[in-house]
Amino acid sequence: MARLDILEYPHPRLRIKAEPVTVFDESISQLIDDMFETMAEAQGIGLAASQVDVHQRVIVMDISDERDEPRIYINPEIEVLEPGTLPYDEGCLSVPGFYETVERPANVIIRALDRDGNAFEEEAVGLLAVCIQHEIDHLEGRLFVDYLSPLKRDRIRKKLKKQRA
Ligand code: GNR
Ligand code: NI
Repeated sequence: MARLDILEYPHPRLRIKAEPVTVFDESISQLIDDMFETMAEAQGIGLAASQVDVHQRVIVMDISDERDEPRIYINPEIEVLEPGTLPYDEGCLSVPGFYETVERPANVIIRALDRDGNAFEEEAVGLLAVCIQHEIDHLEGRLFVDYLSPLKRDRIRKKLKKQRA
């Protein structure tokens, strides 16, 4: 297992669109294990491969309080079930220390592949619905700050730059 470096906003590689996984071999399995280790260390509830500079459509997640319910989504798709939205204070390991309210569809169906390439689907509400949409955005090269006003986004960018200097 290895802990991977997490790219931070406004790193240009966070904007790369990830490619679907086509081969389910030991290297994908290793990537998934490393992503779980990286997410746990950073105390995140989700991580997209894009954040660790691997541009394949792989997401790991654990939204449980006990951190004992690992979830894996490969080549995920969502279908919005209800018109309603859920405002949620989102954070991101690639935008460390900033939390802002984002509104997203509250109820979705997730269709994805597991670690072995087997298809599954599940219905998501609440934090699971929020998190899967946040992670799929990463795979598309989108970040939660893209939903904020240009002014707020620029403030965050400048503060992060200052913190790193
Ligand atoms: O750890 C995370 N917490 C979080 C809180 C609210 C909405 C989304 C998230 S995902 C984030 C980890 C992360 O950056 N995943 O891409
Ligand atoms: Ni994120």
